[in-house]
Amino acid sequence: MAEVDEQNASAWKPSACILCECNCGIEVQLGGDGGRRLTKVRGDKAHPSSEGYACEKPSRLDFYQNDPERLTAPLRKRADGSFEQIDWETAIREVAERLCAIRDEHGGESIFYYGGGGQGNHLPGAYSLSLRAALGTRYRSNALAQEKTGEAWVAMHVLGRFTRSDFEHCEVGVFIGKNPWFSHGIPRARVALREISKDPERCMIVIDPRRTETADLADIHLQVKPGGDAWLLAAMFAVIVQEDLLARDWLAAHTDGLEEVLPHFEVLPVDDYCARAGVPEELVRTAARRIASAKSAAFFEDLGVQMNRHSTLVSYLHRLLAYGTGNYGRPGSAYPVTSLQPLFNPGSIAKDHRTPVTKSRIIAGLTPCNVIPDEILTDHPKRFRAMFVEAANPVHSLADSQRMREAFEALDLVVVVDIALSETGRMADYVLPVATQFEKAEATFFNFEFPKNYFHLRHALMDPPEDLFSEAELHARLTEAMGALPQPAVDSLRGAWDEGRAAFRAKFFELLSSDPSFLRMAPVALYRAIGDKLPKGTAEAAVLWALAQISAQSIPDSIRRAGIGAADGEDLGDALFDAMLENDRGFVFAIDAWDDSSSKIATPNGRIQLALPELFEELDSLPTEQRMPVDREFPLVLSAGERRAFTANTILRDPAWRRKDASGALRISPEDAERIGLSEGGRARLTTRRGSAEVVVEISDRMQAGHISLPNGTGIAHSNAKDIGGIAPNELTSTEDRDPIAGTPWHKSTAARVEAM
Ligand SMILES: Nc1nc2c(c(=O)[nH]1)N[C@H]1C(S)=C(S)[C@@H](COP(=O)(O)OP(=O)(O)OC[C@H]3O[C@@H](n4cnc5c(=O)[nH]c(N)nc54)[C@H](O)[C@@H]3O)O[C@H]1N2
Ligand SMILES: Nc1nc2c(c(=O)[nH]1)N[C@H]1C(S)=C(S)[C@@H](COP(=O)(O)OP(=O)(O)OC[C@H]3O[C@@H](n4cnc5c(=O)[nH]c(N)nc54)[C@H](O)[C@@H]3O)O[C@H]1N2
Ligand code: SF4
Ligand SMILES: [Mo]
Repeated sequence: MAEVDEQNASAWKPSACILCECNCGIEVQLGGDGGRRLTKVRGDKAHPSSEGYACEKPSRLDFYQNDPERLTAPLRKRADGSFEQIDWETAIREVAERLCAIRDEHGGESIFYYGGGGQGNHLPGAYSLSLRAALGTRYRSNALAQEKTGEAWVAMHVLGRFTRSDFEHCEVGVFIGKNPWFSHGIPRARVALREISKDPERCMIVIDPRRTETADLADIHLQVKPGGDAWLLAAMFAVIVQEDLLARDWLAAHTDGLEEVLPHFEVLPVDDYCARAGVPEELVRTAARRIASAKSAAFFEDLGVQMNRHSTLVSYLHRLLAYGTGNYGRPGSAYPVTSLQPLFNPGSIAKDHRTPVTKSRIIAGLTPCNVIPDEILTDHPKRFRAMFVEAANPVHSLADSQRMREAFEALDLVVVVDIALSETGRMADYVLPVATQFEKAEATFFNFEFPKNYFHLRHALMDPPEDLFSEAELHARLTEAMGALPQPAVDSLRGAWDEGRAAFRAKFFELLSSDPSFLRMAPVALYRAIGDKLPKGTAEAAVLWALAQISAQSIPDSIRRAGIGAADGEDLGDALFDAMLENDRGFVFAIDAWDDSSSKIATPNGRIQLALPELFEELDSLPTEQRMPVDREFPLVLSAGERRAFTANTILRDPAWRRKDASGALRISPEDAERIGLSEGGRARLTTRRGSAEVVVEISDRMQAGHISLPNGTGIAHSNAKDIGGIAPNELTSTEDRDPIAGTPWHKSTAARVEAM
């Protein structure tokens, strides 16, 4: 018996890495006390997308699972600001009562929901739908509204949906403010990068002010001045227009609006724009010509431009470059993503939905993160009065932590659901601890591949410690305590499940047709009805049953092509749900065809809309604008939040996990270091308009003069944090530095100064 247990303990168990959106399949060996330690981790060869690939980070996942500061009981704040532990019954009752009291007095729209998932866990967001329905909330946000909403807004206008690009087959790969060597974001990133790099027929173009590790592999590195991308990309598209390199036939067949766009580029002074961007004109022309002459080009824009000046305009210019050269819908170019659960809801663009106080544009249902404090710190009757935060750390991750703390303090109630006492948790009235991502079933909807797309439901590797449970259970208990969970519906579904799937489906759709609002209570109702009837370690998959049914209706052909639901008379939704449960190493849930791409353009007339007049004014104002406003007091450009080998947002809190760069050093060019009088490993004072911090200096010839850079996810409170464990970057950023359209932050170009100490 003991032998069997030992064998079992050392067996490799499948799971996924939770540290970036790739969610590479991993295999884990459990050991230590009670088999609760992740003693060995390796890439899972059987994972259909990552195929055994893993970077250096997941070997450190035990720092996540076994952080000594993990929370084990609910916390309630005392009047003096300290926390006391309370039992679950009290916690659920008080949180439910206080949320309902705010709803009844000020309306559900005064309760703001933030988060719902991070890099590895999107099921809490799915279950929160029921809690939000019970409370009647209207406003919510998450990290996407501080990076991707500008791009989403452009994508929805131009193509009606979000696209990604095929870097596996592209002839030319273009990375704009993206360093996949460290940040990944495409499957098996380092393999894919090396393949482009070593093939003389292919070409990699990197647009980044730093000579990144990705730039080392590039054929063309456009080493733009920080914040200069709008001028650079406008110049690149102008070269294509002026040198007559447009894909004219393809444009005529698939797009509208070219004639509205062209006048903005026909006489654009390419030389002047290149000078402003700080890139040699000949190199810009070479890059533009290379893209235009390629059979296919893939583009990836990320935080270097999305958290920067003119970010929405840059997202648009990126599309003009891609589509202007015909790079949509053919292998190696951009493709429409078939999602189980789209990250961005296309319908939301059509309505001009605004926030209650600042009237900021809500894109894809998400309130811009930078305006959240302004929606709270006011006496406006429609201000947010309470916040429910789940699986996110906005006090650390959003612009201007000081102001964020002030806003949290002004709220009547803050509830935080987390595994640890985060910076946000410290501001809460109640902190509700949950099972880790290895103690429950989890999954993400970061499924972006094409033509085969993947989904991976990870099973729990172990039970949670006594007294802890998942968000699914938490939302069920909260909605029950509010009297919002329809118990008769749950009972009837439970009974129907035992009769078989056909009876269950019939019951579910009967409930739905007699009360359409049941759909929003369905997540917790399904969890209560069937969670404990699903295979061990998959209870949280219950909500996926509904998602599988919806997908079977919205993307049946894609699912069938993946070989799901082939058996006679089998219900496609149930077949998909079973495939989710059975394939604990991930599986192909959809197969699409490049040839169908044009039919998937989701604009009203089914054609790509090249003209986006709302951006023309900003585009045309570039000639008279300063790249960075001159400021003698703050002469340097700080990129606050660079991805490095050992950074992972704030998912891992114990700084001991970082094998390198323990101090989260400020990177600075040799020229600037010499001028200021800084030495390698020495201390310096870094100051922005918003704050000041002591930093450790790393002199790096990868940095250009005038540009300095701090990592993201550092400066976390932890008992293992000694001396300088890095700076929390948002102590230095401000909420006003934001994009005029999407409200996304300008973290990558924060005006700063550095002084020797
Ligand atoms: N190791 C690690 N990987 C991660 C994460 C992590 O925390 N750590 N986080 C994940 C998440 S949440 C995300 S969103 C992605 C983000 O992935 P990336 O966007 O690739 O990450 P960053 O390093 O923040 O920024 C990318 C590049 O932008 C450059 N940059 C700075 N200023 C400018 C500029 O003005 N113009 C241009 N063109 N570039 C500029 C920086 O030099 C940097 O190399 O990474 C994911 N992967
Ligand atoms: N200045 C600056 N700021 C940035 C960035 C930058 O580059 N510069 N990058 C931004 C980007 S791109 C992103 S995506 C955000 C990320 O910022 P956030 O979206 O706030 O996410 P994380 O930092 O990953 O915080 C995740 C939280 O979830 C908790 N957690 C872990 N597992 C579980 C679980 O199973 N359940 C629950 N309930 N909680 C869990 C962790 O303890 C942690 O507190 O940061 C952003 N902030
Ligand atoms: S690429 Fe991302 S998901 Fe894959 S192992 Fe590295 S951090 Fe984890
Ligand atoms: Mo992100």
